[in-house]
Amino acid sequence: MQTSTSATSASGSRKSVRDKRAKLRLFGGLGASLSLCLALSGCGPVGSELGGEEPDTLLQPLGCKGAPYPVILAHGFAGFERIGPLNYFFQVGADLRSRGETVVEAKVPPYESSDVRAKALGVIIDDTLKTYNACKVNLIGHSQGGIDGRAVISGLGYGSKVASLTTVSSPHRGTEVADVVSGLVPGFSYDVINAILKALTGVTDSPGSPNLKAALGQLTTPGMQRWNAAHPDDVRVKYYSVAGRSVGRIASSECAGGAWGNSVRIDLLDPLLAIPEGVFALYSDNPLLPRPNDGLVTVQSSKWGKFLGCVPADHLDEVGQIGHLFPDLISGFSHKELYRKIVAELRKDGF
Ligand SMILES: [Ca+2]
Repeated sequence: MQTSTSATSASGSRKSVRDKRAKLRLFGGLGASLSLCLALSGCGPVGSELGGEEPDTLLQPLGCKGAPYPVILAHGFAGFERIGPLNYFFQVGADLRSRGETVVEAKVPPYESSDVRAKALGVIIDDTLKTYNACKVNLIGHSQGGIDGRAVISGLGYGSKVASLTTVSSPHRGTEVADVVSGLVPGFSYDVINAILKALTGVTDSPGSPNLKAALGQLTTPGMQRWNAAHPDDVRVKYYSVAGRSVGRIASSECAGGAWGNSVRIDLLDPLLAIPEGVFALYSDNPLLPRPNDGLVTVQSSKWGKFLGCVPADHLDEVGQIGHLFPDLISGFSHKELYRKIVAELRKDGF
C-alpha cells in the first residue's frame, strides 16, 4: 500500500549532503544525550478464535474473548536504561487502564534489529492472549516499536493474532539520521557521528556495538527499502499511523489527508534532538526549511496504512518524555490524549 520514497531521495541528495556537511558541524557542539529515541517495537497477536493455524497452538485460548482487545504498547529504540521500559510511554498505560482498557507494556531488547526484537514481542503477544483469554491484540508502537510490530506480523506470522497495528512516528521508509550515523553518507567527521550516536543512545551503549549497528542499519533509508520489500503487510491486520511534526512547522501539505485534521499550533523541538534534526537540513534543497519532521523521523516516512494525522510534537513529546505531566504550553499537545484518541479509533472500527 505504501511505496518507498526516502531511499531514492537519500541517494539523490548525497552529493549535496557532502557539500553541506560543514553545516552539520554547527550542530556538533550539542552533546546532550537523547536517551529515548528511535523507539519502535511492534507486536503480533495470538490466538485466533479457535486456534489452529498458529505454530504455538497450545497458547491459543479456546473460546477466547473478542473485541475490545487488549492493547500492547511497543517501545522504541534505546533509551530505557534511564527511563525504564514501563515508563517509556509516560503514564499512558495507567491513564488508559483508568478508563477501563487492558494495557500491556512490552519490553524488548533496546538495541537490536526489529527482526530480533519481534521475537520478544511475539512472546509478549502470546502471553497477553493467554493471560486475558483474548482472541487478538491491538499493537501500538512508537518509533522502532512500530517496525517491530510489522516484523512480528509479517516476519513471524502473527497476522491472525493481531487485530491492528498503530505506528506513531515509525520510520517506515527509514530516517536520514540513521544514514549518517551508519556511515552511508561520506564526509561526516567522527566527532559529528559520535555526537549523534551519543544523543541516540543516551550513552548507554558503545557506538561500536554490533547490536547497535544492526538496529541502525535496518533503519537507514536503503535499509528500510529492502526491509519493506521483504515484509509485506498482512491483509488480516488493520494498519494505522500517526506522524509528529515539530521545529515550528505546521506542515499543511505533508499532514493533509489525515483522519483527524491538522492542528494550527506549532511545537518547539526538544534541545536534546537538535543534533539529529540538523541532518534533515542537509537533505533539503532549502536548509532553512527542511522536510517536516519530529527531530528523528519525517512525516512522510511515518505514514503507513490509514493515516490518522499529524500531531504537533517532537519524537520525545510523542511518548510524554521527559516526564510530561501536563499538555505542552505552546503546542497544546497531550500525549495521553493522543493514545486515548488512538484507542477510540480502534474501538470505533470494532477492534
Ligand atoms: Ca516539543
